[in-house]
Amino acid sequence: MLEQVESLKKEIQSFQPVTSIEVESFRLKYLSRKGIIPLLFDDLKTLSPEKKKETGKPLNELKQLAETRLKEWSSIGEKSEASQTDIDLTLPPVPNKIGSLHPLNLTRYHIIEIFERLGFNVADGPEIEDDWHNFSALNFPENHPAREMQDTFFISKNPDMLLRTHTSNVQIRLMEKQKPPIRAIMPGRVYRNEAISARAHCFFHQVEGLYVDKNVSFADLKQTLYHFAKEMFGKDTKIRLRPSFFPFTEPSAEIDISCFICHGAGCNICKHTGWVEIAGSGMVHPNVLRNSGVDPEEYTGFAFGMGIERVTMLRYGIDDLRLFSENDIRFLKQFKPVL
Ligand code: 2NM
Repeated sequence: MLEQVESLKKEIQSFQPVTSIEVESFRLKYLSRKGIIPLLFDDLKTLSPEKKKETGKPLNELKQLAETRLKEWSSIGEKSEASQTDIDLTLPPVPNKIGSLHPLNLTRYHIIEIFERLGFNVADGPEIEDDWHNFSALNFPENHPAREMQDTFFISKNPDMLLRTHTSNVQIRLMEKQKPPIRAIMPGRVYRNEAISARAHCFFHQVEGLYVDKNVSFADLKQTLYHFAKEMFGKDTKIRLRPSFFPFTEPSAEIDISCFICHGAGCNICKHTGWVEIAGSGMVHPNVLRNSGVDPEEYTGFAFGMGIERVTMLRYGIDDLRLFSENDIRFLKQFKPVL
């Protein structure tokens, strides 16, 4: 046994590990519970007392030698792991998992880009709003159905407060604090008390726009939205205006674009009419200007509003509103990655 200890000592002294794997196999071979040295200690117990005395000391020294050497190698593999053989540099890299932009954000960014180039600023305001900024200032009569509980979420502690039903509240706040000229768009989330289905949700997103200055006319409205339609849906896009009604605009018009899917031939998107509704618009009602501290004798303005979900569904052929808020990764990852 003494000879064995002697030869192991030489073996251990001459061992020169290069990688952390070699260090670990050294530990397993000599020092682990089933390693050579612990097994020799087991053998030691079976020897006669004299032999025990003779072998015990060198064996202890051998164990200490092995432990000291192991400690010396503790940093092996830390510094230059990549250059060691325990990493296969020929393996293909694990691809980075990159998130993608939400389709509603892609549409919002594109809308903002188009209007910024026309000199519109981006404004925002509170989603929890008082009755004045959401309804009264916008010329909603006291008995308007939108003011009913079935249509609007009111804050139960304070019935004067509600979740805004459109982003027009921001336009009122903007006119209150800023003298015309005002040229701004307001993207944001709005809330309506509706049952959730493929076509309706209790919250959705809007972009509204406002342009107030001296001599702003309906022709400005029409050209601005025509320009937007061409930028958003392609340069051959035509627009059509249909008379409409909103409490906050007079006159009011619904804006349709020529169907960019079938170009008038007839398809499901345009329900075989060749036209797709895209926005509401109108000249800001004099009452609304007056309510916000703008003199309607001096200034006029146009405003418009469109649903970001609606534009996004048209752009990408999405047929169910609920997809936007379910956060199903299989849906989301189909859109442009964040780079
Ligand atoms: C729309 C349609 C038409 C609108 C009007 C105003 C304000 F505050 F200036 F009166 N803000 N937004 C407006 C006009 C919104 O959304 C379909």
